[in-house]
Amino acid sequence: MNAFRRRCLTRWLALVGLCHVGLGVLNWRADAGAISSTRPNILFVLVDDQRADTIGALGNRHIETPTLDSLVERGVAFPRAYIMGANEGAVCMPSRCMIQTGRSLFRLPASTGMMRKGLPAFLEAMKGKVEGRDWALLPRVLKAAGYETFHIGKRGNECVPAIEACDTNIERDDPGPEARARSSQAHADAVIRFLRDRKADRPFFIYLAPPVPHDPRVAPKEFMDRYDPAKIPLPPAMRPMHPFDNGEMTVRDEKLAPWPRTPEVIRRHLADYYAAITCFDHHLGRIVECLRALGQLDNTIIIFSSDNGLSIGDHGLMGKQNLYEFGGMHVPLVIAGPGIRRGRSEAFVYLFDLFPTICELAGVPVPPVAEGKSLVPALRGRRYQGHEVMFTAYRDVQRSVRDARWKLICYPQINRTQLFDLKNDPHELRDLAGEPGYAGRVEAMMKRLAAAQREWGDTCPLTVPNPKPAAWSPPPKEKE
Ligand SMILES: [Ca+2]
Repeated sequence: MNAFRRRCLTRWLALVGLCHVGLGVLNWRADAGAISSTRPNILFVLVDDQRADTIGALGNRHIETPTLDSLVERGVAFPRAYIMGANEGAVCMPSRCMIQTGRSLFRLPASTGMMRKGLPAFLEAMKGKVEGRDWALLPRVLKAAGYETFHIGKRGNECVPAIEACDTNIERDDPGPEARARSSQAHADAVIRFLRDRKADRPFFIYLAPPVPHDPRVAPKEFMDRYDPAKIPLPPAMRPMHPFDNGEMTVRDEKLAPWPRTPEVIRRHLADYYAAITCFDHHLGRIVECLRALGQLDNTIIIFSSDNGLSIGDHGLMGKQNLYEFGGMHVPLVIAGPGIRRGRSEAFVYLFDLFPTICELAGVPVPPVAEGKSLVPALRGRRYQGHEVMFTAYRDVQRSVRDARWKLICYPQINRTQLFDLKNDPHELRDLAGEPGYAGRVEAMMKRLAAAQREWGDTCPLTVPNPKPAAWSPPPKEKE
């Protein structure tokens, strides 16, 4: 090889080397970009006691929810989202534990009493693996994947180990009417402060869990003034009394209004409830604007839901300790953000499906212990079936199963069954169980209920040998 050729070869090798270095840098940059684009920010908003039918854009013409409406416009709404149920009157507690652990009701990793104790007790109790797997808590999984985790909300009736596992955990207790009225604003202020002050060198997971619109339902005057009780129509299923003893007639929520329930009282409750929802919606809007101003909105997935529903007069009930469609277990669910199409999914989903959903959106492997079905196909506009039927449970006193048309509710302690045709009777006004021609349908639905119990590990009998009397009358008025 002559000197000229050797020089050319050397230059060529040097050039190739440089290219490799250059490409290497480019590759590294592309990888870094890919990491940030596959790990979006996540804002998970879980409100307290908000019914499924309280979003303007989803059909409620009497409530103002402009921020939630814009999420519905941008994202996917799930009008058939539920929690599986509760084994105690404080429905929030098992609901939040199912979300944070990805476990169904009868397979929660510990008694809810233990989940109240906090992270160290949880970790200690969880040392024994179950089914050969480690238990998981959503913030711990995301934190391990590089997320900065932030919680603000209540501590009472919350999955305490999960909130304690967050990098920042702000537990608020807003006692008294004035602090209560400012609660939504205070929660939003803290989130906005966090967003503005953080270094933004890693994605964030915010768990925003304000104690609204849970009672006492108060909001600043400007929001209360927007709802005139006299103009709020009575819900179609509003009744003065529940027709029989459902096994939980005098729990605290039921005592929020006297018996018999009157139109005036229910309208007042609804006005306060709507005002609290509109107030929080306003402050959620401030958080969305902050994300936009920081240039983060396009890389933030927003999930909005509620830990349970509420009755507010439907069927003569006030609380969430029942299985009617607009009672305790049916919740709103909207998800919007990058890569999420606009639309609606009629699939049956449980809120513990959010665990694998959030993992998949974050590009994090789903811990095998999580039971839910990721909603991501529905979010991407792909075919998604969800759960075949929706099974819900409340203590050992109520069980229910529904499909796209039929719903059966069973009250084992009084051997009573209700059957509703939800397609023609969405508010469950006409119980078909005792009507001629429906015995076969009741029997078929009872079989589906028993099958769902087997699938989810529920051993509650559906009938008892010595049923209690079904008749019920309200307790005497307590002396003031
Ligand atoms: Ca709740």
